[in-house]
Amino acid sequence: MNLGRFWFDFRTRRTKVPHSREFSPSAREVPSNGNAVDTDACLATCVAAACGDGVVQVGVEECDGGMIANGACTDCKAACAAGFGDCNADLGDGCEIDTQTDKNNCGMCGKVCGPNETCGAGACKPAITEYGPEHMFQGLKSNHYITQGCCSVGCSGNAATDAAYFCQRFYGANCTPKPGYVIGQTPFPTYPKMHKRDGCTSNGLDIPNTMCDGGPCKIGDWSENTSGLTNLVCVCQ
Ligand SMILES: [Ca+2]
Ligand SMILES: [Ca+2]
Repeated sequence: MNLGRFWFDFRTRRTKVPHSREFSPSAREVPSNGNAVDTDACLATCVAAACGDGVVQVGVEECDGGMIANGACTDCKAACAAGFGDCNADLGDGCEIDTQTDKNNCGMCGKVCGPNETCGAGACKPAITEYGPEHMFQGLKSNHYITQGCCSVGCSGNAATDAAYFCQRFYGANCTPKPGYVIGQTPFPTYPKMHKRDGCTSNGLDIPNTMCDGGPCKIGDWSENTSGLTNLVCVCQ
């Protein structure tokens, strides 16, 4: 005779509690209050925590369903999409950092680029710097790069080729000229002028840490009016 939670045994004429396995209600029969606290009305054992129950089991699951911004929750493990990071260890705002461009988390959380660097494609690199149109070398300021005759590259007088040569040789291989340079004359004979060394003149001072034709590039204020590029701006990155 089944009286619900108790059994009446006719042979012993006594009421007994059924075997604990038979008595234990299944998880489906007991409502959960959605937490894992043993001390409230619903013991943690009322419902076995599981991946898929929509509740994040602390210390076991990173997530359980739901959306993760710039990421995904799979098998209760969180993963950020490529190029993003959960750098504040808070999935509430998902993978909040674009590690491709964030200079404090460049390529990965916590990787800080230097003060003169930017973050691009997940790597730190020197910040873009512009030089010109006034160029200062050896204490002389000039806005004139001689390109007349064989002071031009290959003696060809091609402004674009000359401008590219100037930026690479005076500032570095990662430097390119900005559009806007024009051919002009020195404003007066002793105006400082720059040149690629050799080809047209040996006048002027060597510029340290530069390499033009056969040696350092040069700048000088000897007395001569020349033709060359002005308004020359180099963009370096
Ligand atoms: Ca869960
Ligand atoms: Ca986050």
